[in-house]
Amino acid sequence: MTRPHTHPFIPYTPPRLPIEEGLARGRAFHDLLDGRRSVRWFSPDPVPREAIELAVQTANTAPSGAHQQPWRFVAIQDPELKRRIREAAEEEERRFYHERELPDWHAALARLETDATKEFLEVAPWLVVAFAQKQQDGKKTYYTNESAGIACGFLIAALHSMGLATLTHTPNPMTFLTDLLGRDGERPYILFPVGYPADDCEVPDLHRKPLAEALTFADGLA
Ligand code: IYR
Repeated sequence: MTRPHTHPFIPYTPPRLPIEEGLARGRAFHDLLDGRRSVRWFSPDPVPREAIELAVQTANTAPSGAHQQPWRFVAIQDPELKRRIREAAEEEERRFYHERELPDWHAALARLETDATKEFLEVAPWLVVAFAQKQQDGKKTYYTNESAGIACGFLIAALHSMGLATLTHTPNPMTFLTDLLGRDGERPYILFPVGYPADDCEVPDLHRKPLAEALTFADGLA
C-alpha cells in the first residue's frame, strides 16, 4: 500500500505470535509483575550502573504525547547527595505527618505504617529521580504527566525483571529536588530508591483488587 505521507514512515510488521504462545507469555508476564511489591527496607548491596542504564533505556521506550518523551531520570549514588536528599525529604515528611491537618490522608496511609523517617534514601545504593518536562526548548509538552507516568511504570517493571526493588516515593512537596539536582524548569515527579530488598524486608499484607473490580466489558451503550 502507498499512503500519501508528508513525513517519514517505516514498515512496522512484528512477527504475529500464535495466540496460545501470546497468552502463555502474557500469563508469565503477569506472574512476574504480580510478584512485585513496593519496598521500604533495602539492602546496601551494590547494584551496577548498567542495571540503572538498562531500566532507564526501558522507561525510554514508553509512548508519550506527540512523542515528546517529556522525562529525564537523574541517578544518584553519591552518599553525600543521598544524605542531603534524605534530610530535605524528612523535613517535608515531618510537616506532612505532624503539622499538616490531613486526617483522611493520614488514615488512608495507616495500613502502610509509614512515618517521617526515610532511612531507605541513604541505604538504597541508588536513587533515581524522575522529572517531568512541562516544557522543552521553551515549548509546552502535551500529556506530560501521563507520559512521565507511563515511563515510570516501564522503569518499575524493568527493575523488577532484574530482581531489583523500588518504591514510588513522593515526598510532598518535592521541589527541593529541583534545587539539589539543578534541574530548572523540570518538575520532580517520583523519587525511586533502587536496590535489593533487605534480608529482613517486610511489606504490608495487601492484595490486588479482583479482576471483576478492575475490568468491565461494556457490552453496548450504558
Ligand atoms: N509522602 C509520604 C506519605 C505517603 C503518601 C502516599 I499517597 C503513600 O502511598 C505513602 C506515603 C511518605 O512517603 O511517607
